[in-house]
Amino acid sequence: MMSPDSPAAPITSTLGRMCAASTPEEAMKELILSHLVSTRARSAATATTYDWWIATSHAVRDTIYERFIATKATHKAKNVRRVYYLSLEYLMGRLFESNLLAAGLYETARSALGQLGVNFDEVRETELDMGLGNGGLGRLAACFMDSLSTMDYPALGYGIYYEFGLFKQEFVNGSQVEHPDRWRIFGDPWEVLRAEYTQRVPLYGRVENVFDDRGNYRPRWVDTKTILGVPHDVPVAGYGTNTVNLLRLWASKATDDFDLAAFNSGGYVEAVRDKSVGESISKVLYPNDKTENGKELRLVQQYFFVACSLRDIIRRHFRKPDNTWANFADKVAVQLNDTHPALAITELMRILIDEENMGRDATWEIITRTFAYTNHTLLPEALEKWGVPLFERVLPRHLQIIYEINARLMQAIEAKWPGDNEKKRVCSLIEENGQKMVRMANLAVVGSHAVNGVAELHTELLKKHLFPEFDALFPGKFQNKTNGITPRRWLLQSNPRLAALITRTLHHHRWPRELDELRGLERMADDAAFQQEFMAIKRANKVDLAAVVKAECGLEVSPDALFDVQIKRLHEYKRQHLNLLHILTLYRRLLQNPSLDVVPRVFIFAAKAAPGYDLAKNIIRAINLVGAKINQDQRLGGKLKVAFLPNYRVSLAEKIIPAADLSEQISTAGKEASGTGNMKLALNGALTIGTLDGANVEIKEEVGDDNIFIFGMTVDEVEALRARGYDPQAVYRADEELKAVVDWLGSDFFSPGEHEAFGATHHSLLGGDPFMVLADYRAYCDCQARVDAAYRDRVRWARMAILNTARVGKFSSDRTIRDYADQIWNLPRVAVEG
Ligand code: B1N
Repeated sequence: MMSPDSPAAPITSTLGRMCAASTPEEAMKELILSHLVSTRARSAATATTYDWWIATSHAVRDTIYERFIATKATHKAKNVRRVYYLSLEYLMGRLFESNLLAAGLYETARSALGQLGVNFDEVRETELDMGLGNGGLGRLAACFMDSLSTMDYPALGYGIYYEFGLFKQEFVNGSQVEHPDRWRIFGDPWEVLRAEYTQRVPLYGRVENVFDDRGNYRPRWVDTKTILGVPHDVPVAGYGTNTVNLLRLWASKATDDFDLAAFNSGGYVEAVRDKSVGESISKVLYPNDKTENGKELRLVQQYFFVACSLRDIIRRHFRKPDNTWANFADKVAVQLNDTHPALAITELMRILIDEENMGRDATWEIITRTFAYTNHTLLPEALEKWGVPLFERVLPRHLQIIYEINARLMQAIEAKWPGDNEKKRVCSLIEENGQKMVRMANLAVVGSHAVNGVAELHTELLKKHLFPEFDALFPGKFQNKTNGITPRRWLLQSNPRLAALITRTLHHHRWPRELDELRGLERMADDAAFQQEFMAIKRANKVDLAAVVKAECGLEVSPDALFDVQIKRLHEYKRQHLNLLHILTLYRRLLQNPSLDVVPRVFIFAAKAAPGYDLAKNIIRAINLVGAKINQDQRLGGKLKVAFLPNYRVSLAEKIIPAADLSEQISTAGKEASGTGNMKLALNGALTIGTLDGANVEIKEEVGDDNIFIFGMTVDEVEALRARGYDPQAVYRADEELKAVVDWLGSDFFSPGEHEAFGATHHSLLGGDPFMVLADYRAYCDCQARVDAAYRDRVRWARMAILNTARVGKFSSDRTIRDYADQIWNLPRVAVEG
């Protein structure tokens, strides 16, 4: 069997040279020990786990940096076309293990540390997650960076260097409590500060009209405040290749010339204190997943990010003497990760018109050839809008540019639909009902040459419901790019047991780079010995997770129970409360009949709620308190357990996913754009119980109807019920069991002495039930009974689980990125020689 180290490119580094004199382990030991001295001022005798983590990271970093230098030289020599991925979020997780794997040094480092008497797993657990994102959107950006490097695409990811990532979560009496996430407290061994590429960003001020030397009337943005953007580079190494691309994150700093008046009048301390305004821009990630709040700081963050990134892109382009504006769009493709960076469209227009004196048509041509936009949600509350007065105060010149773009758009609509004011109203970049608002999605659609949804169903709904007029106005602009996940992190790294079995069975190690190769496992689905191995691995992973549950929740769970997993942001549309109603149903049935033969289950949840999202927090509390009651109820004989693991994050997902039997993907049809946890769980042999929503539809197509549990209303049925008029109370009254569990939830049984503890959840269900939980309840419970039956048949379950792993190769982010590169970016791959 080949080790995970073998497919990597040859080691050309310091380590490689040292290897000539000894074995790789010996060379690695020397390198780690030398970094222990040079970076931590420690000897092996005094080093803490944390010192070992830093020193080992630096040892690996050496080879990655050398590959980066080679990548950069190749890209520069070839004046390559490159994609710039603009995202306000990157959920990178830990980098230690993934970089070891990408460098081909995983086994080497593991045994080197072992020989030094250091526990590798403890070192790995020392690293804090780089949690600069909320959920799926941010993790997608991280998977994309991995695939871009692994497939040799020239790419640069831009983002914000938040000082505080997504908050840490703790439960106090079942309620979520947030704490700041100081992810850099121990330093970040991967990053390089590039202070020499600091950018100056203007903000606020006003627009002045001046005549230039040719007597032309020109607007100028003046009296602005200036803040600085300082780039921090994190290398992203491809797996099994030499390409290393960069993630470049901007930290905001105040300029030294801030408030000179106060400074000169002796107010030195006051002047320095005022600088904290400039520093605060990149302080903290907004913790809202899909709830927009129109806050000034968020708009300032977005513009700061976009202004730094565009200036950097332009600087890099013109570094090459033969590059001009005429070939800008030949060399630069910019992908907008949702509308959060859509101000880039107006900023590039401002630069071209105001600073480069370019004509309108030439400007618009460059813009629409450069930008493409990914939409990630149809939920109306997530569609970004900025009040015109706020926008004008922060970005006065950009507002004028938006009006200009809008005038051009209105002409195009008039040409296509003469006299149709309704079309103009819905397409306008400015919403006029009530307070005037800038519609960022409309701006992103108009300024891009391609707009994509993130799953087939989502893209269809995007065209049909959100942008039908734009789809007619710009035929072919809307495309689908179904999301994907990197198999390196989500199988090779997180599930080493299963990865080794796959490599052994397929007799090769190509699958982490060519996930369709997993189809080769299909022929083993009915092989008794293979089934046993596959299920033994699942059980071993469950034993490991049981230890985490014990440590985090103080709860004993049996690895022989069915591990039923719902892990994702807490949101009403994701319907964790539907899962809760099912738990209550089983609990009630067992109390009524203690000898009832149910499959023992451990319900595992992990989810953060946005700090201001009261209903989501109430659902967390309900699950925790119902769980506490169930977990201590001796009458159940341990048949049901509920574990809500606190502080969901990438590194925790890596522990839960390999141990899952059942994957809960139960959003109301039409609401989850894609989902990516669904893909990670299926890849690791969990069976999906889900609605026909997002990428579940495509997972079903791949694994086959017999290997997935689909229930509930379809999008058409949801729409029809909504049109007919949905009455949750009628559903509640008609189903005795449903009525009983909803009443139970509304009682104070689970919160003794506290009245209406779950009032928010209870009222949401009975007073409107916007996500039709009650309408899908019976179908869900029936489907869960089918799950039970399948789980009892161990051979059948093993076959289904194996076929899930074997058939989800489509959901590699390598496939997704190849589709973006071919169909949106027109981006060639560039091999980097070692
Ligand atoms: O993006 C993921 C999808 O797989 C999920 O289905 C989708 O819900 C998620 C505003 C968002 N959509 N919109 C957001 C995040 C932060 C924010 O401030 C919106 N996240 C998604 C990847 O495509």
